[in-house]
Amino acid sequence: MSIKKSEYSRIMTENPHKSNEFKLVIAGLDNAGKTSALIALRQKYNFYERVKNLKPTIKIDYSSFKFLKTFRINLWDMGGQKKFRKIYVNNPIYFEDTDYIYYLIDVQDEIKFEETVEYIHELLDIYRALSYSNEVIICFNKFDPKFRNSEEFLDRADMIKKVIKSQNKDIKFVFYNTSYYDISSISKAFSHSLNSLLNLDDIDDGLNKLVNQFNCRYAILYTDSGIIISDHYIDTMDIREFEEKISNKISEDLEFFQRLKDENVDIDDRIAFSTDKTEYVKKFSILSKNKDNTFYIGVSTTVSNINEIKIELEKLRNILHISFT
Ligand SMILES: Nc1nc2c(ncn2[C@@H]2O[C@H](COP(=O)(O)OP(=O)(O)OP(=O)(O)O)[C@@H](O)[C@H]2O)c(=O)[nH]1
Ligand SMILES: [Mg+2]
Repeated sequence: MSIKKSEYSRIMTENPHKSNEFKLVIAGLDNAGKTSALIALRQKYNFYERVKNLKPTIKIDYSSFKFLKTFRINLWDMGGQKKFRKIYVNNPIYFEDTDYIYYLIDVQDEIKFEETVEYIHELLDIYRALSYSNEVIICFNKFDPKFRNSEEFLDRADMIKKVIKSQNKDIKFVFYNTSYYDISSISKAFSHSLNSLLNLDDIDDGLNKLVNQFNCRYAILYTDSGIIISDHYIDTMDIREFEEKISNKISEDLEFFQRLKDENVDIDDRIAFSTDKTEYVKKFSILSKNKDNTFYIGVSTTVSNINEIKIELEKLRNILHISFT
């Protein structure tokens, strides 16, 4: 997923805002879980990469993905070993034109708390000098599901939060507890920036409400190329489960609709029943800037909810219209 040199220099020189390009920086100490989080996210966005035997990132890993024909998101995964941190801190140019900075803290590694607070302060000084004005997104990472209610972990996170906030009153922060073992915690944190950059807050809210109101196992908005725009789940799910239950279902549905299209059959939804759940997917065509964008919303719920869900999905169609035109 690394980018070629030519691509790299293009990213470095182009003005991101003119071209609908966005830059997300992911920083934190070595071993904080930055590359793992990005792999989880990549899987979600379907630029597929197997979880490999992870090695520490050498300097910076650049990756990039296209989003609906118009946008490009560039991810800068800043290898966190001390020797690399020194290089970035002495060359603030790395951080120029950042749209959002994510800072990951390994909440399990108590020994490094002082060091991580020191590093974030160095980065915040740089961002101050660059007049960065968006929120700084801090993830207490490796906050695995088994620690979710652990007072010890919650206290730790709270303590660091207080230290950072009290010493940087001029900066807006948002905090997330994230873990590789709960893919939705990572996607929630990353949606924070994507929703605001891509104007997706309303549709994201709509899906979230759907999940809560109808107790859906999932509600997912995705595109023709399988890119997930927004997703909400009632339970936690790790990458393997996500692959089994969600990725496969999305591929299957996309294939189904492609076959219909090839055969000129005019059907825009699909329903599948099994003993304990009903899966429903609806296709939407939205004309935006003279381009026809196709979206899908898939939900999993109980059969008794389906009629009401269909009505709610029609409302979401309007929101999609507004968001993308
Ligand atoms: N328990 C737990 N372990 C994790 C989580 N995320 C990553 N890890 C593990 O933490 C180790 C380091 O992960 P990386 O993603 O390589 O860390 P990094 O921040 O990219 O490290 P550098 O590239 O050196 O800066 C790996 O062994 C991962 O399996 C998590 O959410 N929970
Ligand atoms: Mg790494």
